[in-house]
Amino acid sequence: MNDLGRIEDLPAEYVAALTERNLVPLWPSLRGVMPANTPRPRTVATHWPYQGLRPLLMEAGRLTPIEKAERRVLVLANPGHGLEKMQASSAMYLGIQLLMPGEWAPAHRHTPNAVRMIIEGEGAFTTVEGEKCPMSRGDLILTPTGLWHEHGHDGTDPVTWLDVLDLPLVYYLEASYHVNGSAQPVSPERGDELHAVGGILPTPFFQRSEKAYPVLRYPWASVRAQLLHMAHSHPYQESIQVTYINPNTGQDALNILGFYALMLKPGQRLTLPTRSTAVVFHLIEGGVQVSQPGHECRLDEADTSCAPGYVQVTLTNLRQDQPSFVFMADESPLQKKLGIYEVRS
Ligand code: 1HN
Repeated sequence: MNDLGRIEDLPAEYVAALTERNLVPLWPSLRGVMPANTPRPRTVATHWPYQGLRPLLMEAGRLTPIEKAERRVLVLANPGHGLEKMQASSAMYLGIQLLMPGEWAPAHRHTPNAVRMIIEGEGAFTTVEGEKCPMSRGDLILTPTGLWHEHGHDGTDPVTWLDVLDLPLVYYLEASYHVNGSAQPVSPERGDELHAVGGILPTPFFQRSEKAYPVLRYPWASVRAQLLHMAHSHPYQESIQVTYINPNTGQDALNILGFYALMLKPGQRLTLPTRSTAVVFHLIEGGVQVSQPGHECRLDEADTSCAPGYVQVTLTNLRQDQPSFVFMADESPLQKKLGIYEVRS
């Protein structure tokens, strides 16, 4: 690979003449924007242990009333991007949100897509476009782009969840904004009930949903049971994983980010394919070692970590007698649409 000319190699008057006309020579920066063979992600492997952040989140509950926060969230920021950027990877934002009993996080809608993975507490709910979605540990709730959503809490203990948004990408596209609304009337229709059984769809003359996002809530009890069935019926299948999809299209549940649940059998060590997308790991149940070049971490329940794209990640179930369950998010729907998705192993 030949060395390209540097900016210092050019006469200062020439560079000044370019600058004055809003012009830049490409060659000094060409290798930077397009390195040889593999990108150099800013995203660095990062681990956010839940037990370390939980007391600080509860303190936020005491320090800042919900009215002053709208959404009371501690953002899981990737130091490789700079904490102030509030991004976990190039396209993914992560935060842990707290709602105290009786609190209400008012209705709004926005261009970024969001999902919530419920961590702890009972009695809270998210209402999305009039559909009231109960929140229980491990449930995945979608708030796709443009849909009204608000959170309420009728229970007695704090409720927390992991928010995953494509905010960094939508912000980068200069397309991020929100609209405030008022409390939504709740309709009795529940997409998760209409689509409770895989392989069948409500038929059009009956009540086939014309909604773009017919399922907004994926109950953990069903996903967990499905993973256990898969492990039982396919004992030689190495990776026991499901993708959260939109049942009307069979495609990913949201347009930009992908969501998955993975079961690791007792003691299982699983090397994931090396792919072009960053990945977020969040432990729903068990104990898992996450190994990647130069970084090891142990995920305990409700811990979150991330890996940049183009690195090999190995997950090891630290429990010898029980499965562990990992929720994952990545940028593959976006990368596939753009034609830049790669698997390298
Ligand atoms: C948002 O609307 C929520 O609705 C959570 O709970 C986190 C982070 C950035 C922008 C909007 C929510 C968010 C957010």
